[in-house]
Amino acid sequence: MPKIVEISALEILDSRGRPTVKAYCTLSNGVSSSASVPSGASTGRAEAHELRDKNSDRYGGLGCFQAIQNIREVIAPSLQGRDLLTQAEMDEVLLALDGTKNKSSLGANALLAVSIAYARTLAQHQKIPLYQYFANQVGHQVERLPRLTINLFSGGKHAGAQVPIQDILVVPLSAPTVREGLHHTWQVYQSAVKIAKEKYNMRWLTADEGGLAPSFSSLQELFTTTVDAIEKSRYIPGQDLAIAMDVAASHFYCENTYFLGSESLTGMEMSERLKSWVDDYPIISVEDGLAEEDWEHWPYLKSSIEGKALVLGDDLLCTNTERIQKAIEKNAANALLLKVNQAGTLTEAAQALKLARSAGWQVTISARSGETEDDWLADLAVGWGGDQIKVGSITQSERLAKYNRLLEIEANTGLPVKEWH
Ligand code: 2PG
Ligand code: MG
Repeated sequence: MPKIVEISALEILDSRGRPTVKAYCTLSNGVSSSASVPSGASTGRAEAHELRDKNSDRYGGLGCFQAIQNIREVIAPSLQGRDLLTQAEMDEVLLALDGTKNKSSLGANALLAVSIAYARTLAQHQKIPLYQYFANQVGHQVERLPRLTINLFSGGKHAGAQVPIQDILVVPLSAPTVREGLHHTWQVYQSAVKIAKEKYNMRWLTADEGGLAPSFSSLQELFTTTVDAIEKSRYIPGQDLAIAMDVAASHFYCENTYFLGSESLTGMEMSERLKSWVDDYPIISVEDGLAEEDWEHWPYLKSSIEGKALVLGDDLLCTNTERIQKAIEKNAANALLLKVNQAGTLTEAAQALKLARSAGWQVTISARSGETEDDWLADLAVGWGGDQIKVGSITQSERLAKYNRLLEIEANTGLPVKEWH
């Protein structure tokens, strides 16, 4: 039986050029692997704590030396020389070493990097693909691949807030495979590039996740342009490709008011507005339609749009079992956006997944706006049976690393993509 002989870490840079954490794990039989962690820009308040150095002389305070040091000097010494642990045991050790509820002592970025590096090392040791390791972790039988939800236009915190809504994504519904879904989306993306140039005189510049960010004069224009791009690619909106949106409403909400462009809306009015968009456009998923603390209006929003669109909680839930439980009890959502770095370890994120599933919810497994070239998210989305995967646009290598890994898994398994119900 091999032992854990080395845990180490390195500060690397993410897709925004900001520091992040990469961890390495080596076993006594020579098996060795690594993983790096992403970072959000539009973060929920209940997310696990991402430890930053706060030294303004380095990367404006965003350095990760302290998190790296925590891996090298606190985590590594307590793991090196130990027999192999299960994933749950490993994450338990990490949580005990940190000792806080929100991982503010060692940093969720330190914990998660080690948690995933260890998962990858064990998968390699067991000679199984990483998605199978993740599937075994949660007892999931892998029979289908997740549906793609691909970023087309961005606003909000991902694109300098030229429109308040953060992300408009397309969902290639009629494509039975990842390969075809990517191609359909590429065609729509090219149509959108053309429209952005002709109508908005926009050079081909992209937002944080690779989407386009023309200066739409209204939100209505954002939706009609999306529909236009689908039609210009000779696809039927709502049938071939539908729309998913991340409103990220927490970020334009203050004192019970939604500041939607030039308008100030109450929670009720915002819910009505979302309902009218779902009625008017082929929208099948609404993420964070309301603010993370506006618990009062979420049940109303849910009852207004369910059946037509998913009521998906990101900032609302923060991949946190307590918040998911509250949302189940309040009947506030019916889908979880799962981001493992909101939780801090794989085991806690798996508990969030289980809880959401127990309530009959759908799950979208999501990347962050700040990503690295690491591709473990694709394996996670497949292994944990995600209904959707959300990775960003089909530009930029940190996004394509995940799509390319999905293509590889598809080629190796021949599994079909989940159908939309
Ligand atoms: C989101 C994510 C991904 P961020 O809000 O869903 O798009 O963004 O990583 O900035 O939180
Ligand atoms: Mg979101």
